[in-house]
Amino acid sequence: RNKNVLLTGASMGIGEAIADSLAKEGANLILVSRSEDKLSNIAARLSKAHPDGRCVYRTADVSDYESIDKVVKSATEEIGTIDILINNAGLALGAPNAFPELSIKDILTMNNTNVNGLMLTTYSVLRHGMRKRGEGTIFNITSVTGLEIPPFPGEAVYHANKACQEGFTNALRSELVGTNIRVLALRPGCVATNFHSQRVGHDKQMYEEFFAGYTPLEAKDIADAATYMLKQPVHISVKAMDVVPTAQRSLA
Ligand code: NJP
Repeated sequence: RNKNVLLTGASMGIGEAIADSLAKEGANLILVSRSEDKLSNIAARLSKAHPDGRCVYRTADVSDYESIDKVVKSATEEIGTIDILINNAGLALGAPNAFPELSIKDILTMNNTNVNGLMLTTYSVLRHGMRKRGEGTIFNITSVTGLEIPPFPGEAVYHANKACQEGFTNALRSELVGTNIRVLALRPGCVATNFHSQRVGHDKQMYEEFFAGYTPLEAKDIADAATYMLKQPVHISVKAMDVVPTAQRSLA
């Protein structure tokens, strides 16, 4: 309640569901993504439904340090030091093309968003008050693909990005030992969001094969797990959680 939460990738999917859930808990939200229209609609809806917490939005591309640092600075001035950073912005591009058929543009966009975006946003939030205060939460939406899943065709870069996010999460947690800054990871399996249509483009067959034989999670399922982890008292770290569809073939 009344925690200041900066949430990236808040314009749809898992991010929007986390915004819904945390608004219900009375958080003050700063919603961030590149899509002004979507963010403005979500912020208006949440401000009306939950007037006890504040909800503002800022547009930024997380891979652009100047843009994200400006957002963190202005949000901190307006609302106060960030208590919780949720690094959720992310994307996969180019499937089912195998690695050498991917475009350089797609490779760089994935690396810049998934890896640099997460690190740069974290850097900015730590420097704008959280590190000095020695208390807060860095919450990373990583993926089960970062740990255990062999890459699907065209997913080598995305999977490597997620493995990198996992490595960074663990290393940062070690660096911050001795403070009350928690560094947590939530690893989703397959969740029914726009992510997949973007990932496989118009390859209907791959899309159908990927979803065959199991029911994917809803974004709300991930938001419920995130809310559970975040609601623990700050001296308790639920360090990581895997939330996957029970019957997802690729996770067997
Ligand atoms: O995806 P989607 P999800 N700067 O496409 C934003 C991980 N995950 O909710 O900028 C700032 O509905 C984009 O906003 P916009 C996945 O890797 C998912 O499923 O307005 N924001 C939108 O709000 C990712 O880390 C599954 O276009 C940027 C959001 O990111 C997270 O879950 C499985 C941005 C993406 O919304 C959320 O994905 C898994 C940028 N440069 C992990 N680029 C799954 N869905 O199955 C994108 O294991 N965004």
